[in-house]
Amino acid sequence: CLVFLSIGVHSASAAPTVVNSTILVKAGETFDGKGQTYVANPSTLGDGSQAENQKPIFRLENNATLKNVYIGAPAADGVHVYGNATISNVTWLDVGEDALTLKSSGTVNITGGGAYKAYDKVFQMNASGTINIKNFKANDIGKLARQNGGTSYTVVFTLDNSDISDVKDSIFRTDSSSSSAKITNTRYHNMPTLFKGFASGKTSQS
Ligand code: ADA
Ligand code: CA
Ligand code: CA
Ligand code: CA
Repeated sequence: CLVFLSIGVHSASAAPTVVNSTILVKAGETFDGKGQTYVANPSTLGDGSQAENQKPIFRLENNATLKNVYIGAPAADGVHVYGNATISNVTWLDVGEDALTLKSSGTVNITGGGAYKAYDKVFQMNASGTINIKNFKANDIGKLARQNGGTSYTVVFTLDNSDISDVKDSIFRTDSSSSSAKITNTRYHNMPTLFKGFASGKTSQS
């Protein structure tokens, strides 16, 4: 008779880590999830619905890095970024209220990973800055990135070498005449339009 033992450290599909209070990644530091899946405790962070004012699972201070993380459901308000950040191989399996918010000005470089099942927005820009999205996949989303509605500061959006599909609204949306967006080398299908709200000459696609 053979007995198979399941030993946690060798498990290919560990149970998600339930996050009860926001994980802080301090200025200049790196949080490496090593492929682990994180979910919100819905009673402390939020249920991942479209209700505003949910808390993030991760809060990144200036120049922090978040990498090799899966965010499962419920995802609450995802990731909040204060200043510059590097987001590498982070996959939102089922985006909550939104996936990532820029809360104070900076440049966010998102490379690899993906975002799925976003009822509305994936990336939310609530401060001026730049969001560079590269080698990314998104499917079943409302918008890939949105500058906070009614704001006039400048956001630079770029998307490169990515695969975006089943979009309800647009890839990039702004209400600011000074914001700009550039899409390069990207496959997209099933979406009404790439850009919404940009002034003429402020978008390009190649
Ligand atoms: C909506 C809302 C904003 C802000 C934003 C967010 O756009 O109108 O006030 O809460 O969502 O950051 O999720
Ligand atoms: Ca919102
Ligand atoms: Ca969702
Ligand atoms: Ca939000």
